[in-house]
Amino acid sequence: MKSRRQFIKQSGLAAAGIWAASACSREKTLATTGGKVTRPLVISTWKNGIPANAKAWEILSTGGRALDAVEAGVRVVEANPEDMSVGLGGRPDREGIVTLDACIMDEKGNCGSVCALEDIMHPVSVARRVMEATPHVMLAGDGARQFAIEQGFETVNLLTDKARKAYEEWLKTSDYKPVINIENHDTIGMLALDESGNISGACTTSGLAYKMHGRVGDSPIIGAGMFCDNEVGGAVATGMGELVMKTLGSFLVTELMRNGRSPQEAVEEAILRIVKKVPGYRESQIGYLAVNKNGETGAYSLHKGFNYALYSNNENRLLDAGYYISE
Ligand code: SD4
Repeated sequence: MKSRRQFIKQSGLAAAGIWAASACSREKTLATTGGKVTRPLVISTWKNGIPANAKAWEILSTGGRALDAVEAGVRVVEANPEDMSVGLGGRPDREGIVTLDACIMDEKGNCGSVCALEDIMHPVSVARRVMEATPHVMLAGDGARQFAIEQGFETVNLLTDKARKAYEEWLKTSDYKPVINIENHDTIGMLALDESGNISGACTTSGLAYKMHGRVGDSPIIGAGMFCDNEVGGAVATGMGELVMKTLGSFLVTELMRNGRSPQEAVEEAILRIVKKVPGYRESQIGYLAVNKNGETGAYSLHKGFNYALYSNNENRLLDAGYYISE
């Protein structure tokens, strides 16, 4: 057993640097606190957040709504067949079936989600339709697929040749072992703060590669993979969903901010919660992003290697998150 001293907490320097460099015309003064507010702003997980943020920014920079921005942003990644953790081209489960999870939440606390959805390229838009056109929050599996078709979504074969070949290769050993930052990366979680000061979030994924058929992760669970509250801010998660679900991570981060933590303090505490509560956490990667109403952000992960895209002050940057486990 490793001593606690062997875990050296890395500071979120990248995140801190943003604030040092953030003086610009888009900053606005909060009348109530005298503090600076940076908005609009969009933040999202992993390197595919860069093109996703760019799409979201088209909406945000012209005064559009955060909800529209997060939906349009993550759709870019869902439609990209090269991204093997989201939407079209996502890696299948152990049966060779691609199943998708997604959720979305707006500034009024409305939310929608779908899980274990097959044959539909844009689960985030189906989730939005669940939010807007049903009295429910979540639809699963066949019911979600039926609903999507009724709503006019087209069915497509989500299993690309590339993903099928990777699956056939995997079948040779059928060894189910999550690989930190390799199997998991590319799920996209996104938070946006629009010019009016409203926050929305979205999260979309094909889940863990070669998962059991029917396995659902954190990404479509409101409060686990994503949560936002317009009084406070919001959070998104990526990585081994089971750890996030056991600690209801995104809700936890949001509540910590409500109780006065900065976004960076909140994401660090949520990672510490996993360390304290989930045995075997070292085998998995988890990354959290958070934003508060002032446009301050936080990013932190268990292991080195989690990066994220932040578009603010007219600049779209890929940044490294701080992390907990030093070796
Ligand atoms: C899941 N959290 O299904 C997702 C996977 C993920 O980066 O985020 N990968 O557990």
